[in-house]
Amino acid sequence: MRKSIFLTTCLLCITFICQAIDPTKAQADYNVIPLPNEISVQHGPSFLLTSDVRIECATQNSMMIRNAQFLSNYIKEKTGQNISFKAARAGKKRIILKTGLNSTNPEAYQLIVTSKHITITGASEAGVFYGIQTLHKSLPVSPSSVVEFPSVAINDAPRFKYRGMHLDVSRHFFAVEEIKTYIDMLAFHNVNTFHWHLTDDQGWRIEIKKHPGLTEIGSKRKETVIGQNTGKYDGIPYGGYYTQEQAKEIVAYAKDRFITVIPEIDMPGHMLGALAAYPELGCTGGPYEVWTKWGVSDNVLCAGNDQSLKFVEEVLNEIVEIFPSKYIHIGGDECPKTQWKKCDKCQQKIKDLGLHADDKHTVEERLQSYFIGAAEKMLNKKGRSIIGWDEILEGGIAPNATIMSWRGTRGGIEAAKQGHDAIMTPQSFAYFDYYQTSNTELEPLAIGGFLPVENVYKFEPQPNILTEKEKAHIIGVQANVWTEYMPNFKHVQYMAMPRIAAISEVQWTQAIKKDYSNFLNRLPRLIDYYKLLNYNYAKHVYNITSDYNVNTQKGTIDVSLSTIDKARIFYTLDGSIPTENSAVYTDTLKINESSKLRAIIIRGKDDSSTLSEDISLRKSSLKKTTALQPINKEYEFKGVTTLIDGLKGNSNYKSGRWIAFYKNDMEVVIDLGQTMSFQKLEVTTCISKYQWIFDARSIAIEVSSDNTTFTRIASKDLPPLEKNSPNGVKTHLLEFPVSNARYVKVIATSEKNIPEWHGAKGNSAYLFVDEISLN
Ligand code: TNX
Repeated sequence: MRKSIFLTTCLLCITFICQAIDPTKAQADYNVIPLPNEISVQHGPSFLLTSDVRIECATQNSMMIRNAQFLSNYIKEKTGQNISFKAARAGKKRIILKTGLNSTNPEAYQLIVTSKHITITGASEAGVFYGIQTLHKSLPVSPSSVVEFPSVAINDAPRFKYRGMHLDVSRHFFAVEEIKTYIDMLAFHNVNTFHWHLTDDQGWRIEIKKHPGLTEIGSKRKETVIGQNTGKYDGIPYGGYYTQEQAKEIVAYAKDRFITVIPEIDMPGHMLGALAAYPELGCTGGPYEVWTKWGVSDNVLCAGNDQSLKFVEEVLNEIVEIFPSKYIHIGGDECPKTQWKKCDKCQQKIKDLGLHADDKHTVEERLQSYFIGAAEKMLNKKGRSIIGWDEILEGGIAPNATIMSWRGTRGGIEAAKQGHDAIMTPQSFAYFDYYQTSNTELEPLAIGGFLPVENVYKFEPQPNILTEKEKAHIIGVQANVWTEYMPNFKHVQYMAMPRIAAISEVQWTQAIKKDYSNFLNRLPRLIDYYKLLNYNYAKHVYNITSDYNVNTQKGTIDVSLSTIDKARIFYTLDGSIPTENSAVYTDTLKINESSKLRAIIIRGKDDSSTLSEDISLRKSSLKKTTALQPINKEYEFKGVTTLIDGLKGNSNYKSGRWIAFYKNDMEVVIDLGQTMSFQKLEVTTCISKYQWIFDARSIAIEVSSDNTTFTRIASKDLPPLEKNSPNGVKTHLLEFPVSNARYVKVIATSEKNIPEWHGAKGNSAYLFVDEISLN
C-alpha cells in the first residue's frame, strides 16, 4: 500500500515536471486576410517552429535581408521566439526565402511547408514580402516555444496591381511617426500604394523650397470650425507640415515595405492653402486665408494667369524629386467655375485657346481640361504619369491620365471605355470617413453616409457592363480616409480598421474566392494582432447582427440573431435588460405582437454588445402588400415589406429600413386579410436634400372591398421643400372618419421638380419611405 502511494506520488511529480517543461505549443492557421488564392493542405508531418530554426536568404541582396529581418521581427513579436537569419547550418530546419518564381505577376509567391523547411519563393522580392505576410498572419498571437505549421502548398498572387489606401493630412495633420504606423497598417494588409493627400484648402503640408510661403503661411489656419460647419470655431491655431527630408524618410520607409507613395497636389481647386500665401494666383487677388471650415470653396487657382501654371511647374519640379513614384496625383476634383466665369483673365484665355462649349462640356470645363493637360505635359516630360479625380473627365480627359473614380464607379467605367486606366474608389464602398454603423448616436461625429464592413467587402470593382478588355483598364481599388472629422491618429485608426481588412480582400483575392461569412470567421485572428499592437479599431463586427424577415402568410416578423464568434445571446422581448438568466437565443424568433427586443452577449469587459429594437405592430403590419409602381433598384433592400415590418428607420436612408422611389410614386395596396376598421394613417419619409432626397408632395389613402374599385377617403398636399427645411425623418398623419375595408391603397407622390434654390433644380428627387401604420 505504502509502495503504491509512493509510486503514485512519483508519477504525479513526473507529470507535473513534464507539464512545467512542456513547451507551449500553438498552431499556425493559413486562413489569413487577405485570403490566399490557393491553399492546398498536404499530407505529411508538420514543420515545428522552435528557436533553433534559421532563416536563410541571399545575403548579397539588401531587400531580401530586410525581408528576413521583417520575418524575424514578426515571429518575435507574436510568439516571443528569437529566430535569427544569420548562419544556417546544413541539416538545420530552415525558413528559406528566395526569388525566382516563374510568374507573370511580379507580386506572386509560393509558400511550401514540409517537416524540414518552410520555403517562400517570390516572383520578385515583393512577392517574397507577401509570402512573409501570409506566414506572419498564420502565426497565432501567443507566447509559444513551438508553433506547428501543417504541411501546405500555397500559391498566391494579387488580383489588382494597384492596391491603395489614401490619407488626407490637410484637414488634420499627423506626425511622421504616425504616418509610419499607417504604412505598417497598410503593409500588414498587403496594400502597395499610399496615396498621400498633401494639400487642400485647410492647409498646405509639404515643404516647397522655391515657395516658402506655402508652409510659412499656407500650412497654418487660425482656428477650426466645430462640428459640421456650425458657425462656431474653436479659436485654436492649427498647423503642421512635412519637410522634404521627412517626406523622403517616409518614402524610404514605405519602400522597404514594398509600398509606393503617391503624393497629391490638388489643383486647380482645393487651393486655399497656396492662395493664402500667394493671393496673386487667384482670380480675385484675395486676400485669402487658409480655410477654417469644411466644404468646397469658390476660391481656386486662376487658370487664365500664366503665373499659375508656372507655380504648378515649380511645385511639381520639387515634388518629383521627393517622390520617385510613376504616378503623381494632381487632384482636379471639386473646382467650382464661378470665378472663372467672371474673371477677365480666364475668359481671355478661353478666347486665346479657342475653346468652345458643346452639349457635354462648358467652356470653363474645357479650361479646366487645358489646365490639367498642361500639368500632365509637365509630368510626362519628366517620365511621370498623372492620376486625377473623375472630374478631369469633364472637359475631355488628358491624353495619358489615369482616373480615380470617386463619385460612384461611373467615372471609372467611362475612363475604361475610353481606353484609360482607372482606379475604383467609390464613395459608397470606399469612403472610410463614412459612418460604419447605422447606430450613429453612439459614434464619434463623422461626415455622414453609411459604410459598414460588409458593404466594403461586397464591392466588385470590375462591373460586368465592361468587356474583358475594358475591365483590364480597372487597375485597382483604393479606400480613402478624408480627415475633416478625424482630429487625431487614433481616430484615423478607428475609421480605417477593420474596414481596411475588407478592402484588402477586394484588392487581393479573386472575386470567386470571396465570401463574407468566411471572412468574418477569419477576422478575429487578424484583430488579435491589432490588439497586440495597440491599434485602435472599431468593434462593430462583434455586435449582435440581426436580420428581420416578414412572413405575410403567417403574419410574423422572423428575427434571426448572430455574432461573429457564435457567442451566447441572451434576450428579452419586454424591454427589460437581459441578464445571464434571460432566455438564450437558439433559433429564429417568430414575432407576431408588438415587442421590445433587447439582446446582449457577455464576453470580456470591452467586447460586450447589446441590441435594442422596438417592433411596433399596427393593423397594417405584416400584411400582404403590393407595390404598384417600381421601387428604385439601388434602394430596394428587402422590398415593399419594409413598409409594414413594424421597424422604424432613422435618419440614415441607406440603412435598409427605407425604400426609395425615383421618378415614380409610392403606390401600394395592403390586403388586411379581412375587413377592418381604422381612422388614422401614418407614413414616414426621410429627407436628405443634398442627396436629392426630398419629402413627398402629397399623401392619400383609398379603400376597396374587392381590390379593384378604390375610393379615396383622405388626402393632403404637401408644400415643396424650402432651402432651410430640416433633413431627417418626417411623419405624415392623415385622420379621417372611421372606415371599414379589406384593401387599402396608400399613395405618396414624389417631388418631380426640384426647386430653384437647389443645385439639381428641375430634376426629379428621390422619395424615401418607411413605415405605413394604419390604426
Ligand atoms: C470629397 S473625394 C472630396 C474631399 C472631401 C470628401 C469627404 C474628393 C475628390 N473630394 O475633398 O474631403 O469628399 O468625403
